[in-house]
Amino acid sequence: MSYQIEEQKVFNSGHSACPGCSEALAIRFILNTLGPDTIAVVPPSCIAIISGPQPLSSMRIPVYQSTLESSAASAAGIKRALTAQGNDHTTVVAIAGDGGTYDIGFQSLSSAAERGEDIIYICLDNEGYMNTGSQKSSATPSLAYTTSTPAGKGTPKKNMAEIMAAHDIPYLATATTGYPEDLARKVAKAQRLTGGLRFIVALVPCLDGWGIPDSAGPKVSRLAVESGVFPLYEVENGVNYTLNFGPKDVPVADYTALQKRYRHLTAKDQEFLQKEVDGNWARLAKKF
Ligand SMILES: Cc1ncc(C[n+]2csc(CCOP(=O)(O)OP(=O)(O)O)c2C)c(N)n1
Ligand code: SF4
Ligand SMILES: [Mg+2]
Repeated sequence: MSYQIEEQKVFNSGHSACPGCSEALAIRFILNTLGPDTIAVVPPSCIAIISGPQPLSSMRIPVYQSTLESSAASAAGIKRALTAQGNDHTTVVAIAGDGGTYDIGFQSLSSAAERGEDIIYICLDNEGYMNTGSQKSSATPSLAYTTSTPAGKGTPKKNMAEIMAAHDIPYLATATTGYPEDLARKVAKAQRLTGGLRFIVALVPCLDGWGIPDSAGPKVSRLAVESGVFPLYEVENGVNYTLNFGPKDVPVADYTALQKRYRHLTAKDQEFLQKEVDGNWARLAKKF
């Protein structure tokens, strides 16, 4: 199903993202989909830099900058306060990075999911702590260079989508900026659904951290899907899986070749990564 993104002028140009940043692109798609009756919670991250320091903001909606640990709890508190005031129309969304989701904010996210808080939580996953100089997070994939894994990361990426599926939340989806209509449709669906926390993890290539040209974000994002590195799917109530875009027989080497964070890979490393991706896909494919 195609989905139109309408420009609602809730995200201003002139913000401070690196030109070509996919995280900024994702924010634009997300806010234009959610619309002006939205409150955002943003923890420390490039997202917070893009959003801007008080009293300036590129987001033309109320934004609360939380601590890195507490974005889900902050969003839940804001939603509960709105409900206590009789406001049942304003959407509350937490938009956090992978460091703020997979690692530092995880306990707050997990407990908000378990409590069934009526919020949307969107993780913009650029696979590292990019705002502080590209350190590794538990979202960094195997063998990728970061400034804290100079020889390549020795452990695989944490499977956040499956961890959230195990919380039996009403809705979770994977998305990426190379498929904007799919991303927007999933944000709209998360806004429509109720009955608990709705979670989206969106892969957003980072120019600096991944070592890609300014114009390459969407292409790299599409290759992540086509190579099976990051399949796009949805899960309702922890059990109903739907595949949106899966692998298209593109070798993982075509995806890694565009990124300087993988330039140290040997042929044996490439083989290892291909096997890892194939194994992950075989495990996931059984669920559709
Ligand atoms: C508890 C805590 N530890 C460390 C920091 C420093 N810090 C600020 S932003 C940031 C990086 C966050 O990375 P991520 O969530 O992946 O967002 P990105 O910058 O990649 O968009 C870190 C480590 C902090 N603010 N709070
Ligand atoms: S460092 Fe990466 S995520 Fe941060 S603004 Fe630049 S391109 Fe975007
Ligand atoms: Mg990050």
